[in-house]
Amino acid sequence: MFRLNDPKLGFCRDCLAPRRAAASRRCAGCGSPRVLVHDELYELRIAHIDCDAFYASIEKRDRPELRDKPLIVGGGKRGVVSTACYLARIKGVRSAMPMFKALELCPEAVVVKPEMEKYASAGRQVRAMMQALTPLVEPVSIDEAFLDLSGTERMHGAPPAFILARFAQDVERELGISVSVGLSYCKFLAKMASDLKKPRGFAVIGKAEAPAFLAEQPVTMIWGVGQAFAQVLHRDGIRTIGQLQRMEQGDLLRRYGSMGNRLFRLSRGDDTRRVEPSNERKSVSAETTFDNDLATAADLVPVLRALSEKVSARLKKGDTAGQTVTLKLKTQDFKTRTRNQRLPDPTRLADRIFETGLGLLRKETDGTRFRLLGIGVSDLSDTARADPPDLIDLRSRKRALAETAVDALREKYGLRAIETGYTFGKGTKGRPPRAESTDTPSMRPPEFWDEMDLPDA
Ligand code: TTP
Ligand code: MG
Ligand code: MG
Repeated sequence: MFRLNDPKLGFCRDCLAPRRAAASRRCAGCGSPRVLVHDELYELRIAHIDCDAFYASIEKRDRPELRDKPLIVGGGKRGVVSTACYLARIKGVRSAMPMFKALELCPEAVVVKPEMEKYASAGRQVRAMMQALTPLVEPVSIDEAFLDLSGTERMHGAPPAFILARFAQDVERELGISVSVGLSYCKFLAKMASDLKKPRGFAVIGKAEAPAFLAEQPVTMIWGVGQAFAQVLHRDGIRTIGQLQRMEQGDLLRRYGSMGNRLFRLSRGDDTRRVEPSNERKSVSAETTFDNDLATAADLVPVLRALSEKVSARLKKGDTAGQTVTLKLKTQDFKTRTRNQRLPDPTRLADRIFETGLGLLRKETDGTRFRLLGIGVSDLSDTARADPPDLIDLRSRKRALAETAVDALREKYGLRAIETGYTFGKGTKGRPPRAESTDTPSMRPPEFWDEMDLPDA
């Protein structure tokens, strides 16, 4: 057990023994350079954990002959890098880079095609191990999550920092891959920290150093500041978070509306978002990554229709309904757009989901090329209040009845027995429309909505 009142006493991330920071910075017991000491080490409780070179690490684990070789996972029809191991990254290979360019930079690399099921299963194993540390685990994507370790000290008999270091060791031993940990007092900084010392990293950002740390960072590090918004800021001469720190709240609000508020708060390290565990289902969604980027409504609408039907089928199966429809798009350059609309009543009908999604999609088809389309519903409830018979809107009532009839037929004869006008005969280009094809290789494992909305103060 640790003497928690002594912040000068850290521990060795390899032998886990308590250690003071020695002048040599090496552990006096095992010689490891990985000694962790920080003034706030035992006060911080919010962590972000992200697996290192996730797909590539899994491939190396399963094929030890690849261990010391530069490895690129990717290819397939899109011809881009999914990820590269750290050896290949030294040569400049990065995620989303065209494969030909990656091979120019690193001709000696071994290229492996992604095997999503394997990665999804490893992702679930990591998550299960996280959930053994705290119930407050909020998954962000297949290989990362936030953890709130508040109140777990008594159970673990050690403070969060120590538990996290032991967790990293456990993952290496049990799953054969490595993770990096960011520890801080809020999600924003924990997420930044996990990226600072990759791979096998453990970075701590305390309250005292947060403003100075942030001051050095580019504005693009702020959640919600994508390329487009960064350009607006750049035009105004703002490049670093430090510049934002020196601006008045009123000025930021006037210039950038509600986003100004977010800039003001996050630039100062003021992030009050809670870690939201997702063990209860909060949304039902379906999404697909295209083999080729799509831009036109003609190409995107059939995909939207098929995905809406898939979501609807899942809602019906789970006997739930949702009141907010969310459209998700990922642009060619990996920027995510999510658009929501709240309905007057919860629904589980494909038609309503589709039509709401369509309204949202119309506003986004402006020539932008998209690599991913998703549709989902949230605000889930049971079906008691869902799709109330609407005496005025006879048309929609008829359609609801028709959909129920179609569902019954599908149930009996299989999902593809009935095709709607939207999906019929489509599905060569953007492909996904097969409702049962969730796990085809062109699709990623079901990801979590990567929406990170910051409540305005
Ligand atoms: P990341 O966590 O972003 O990257 P990583 O785990 O490969 O490397 P790092 O050590 O920097 O965290 O993404 C997790 C997985 O998601 C990654 O292994 C492959 C996949 N992915 C893609 O397929 N395309 C992409 O553009 C990115 C960024 C990730
Ligand atoms: Mg990762
Ligand atoms: Mg990640």
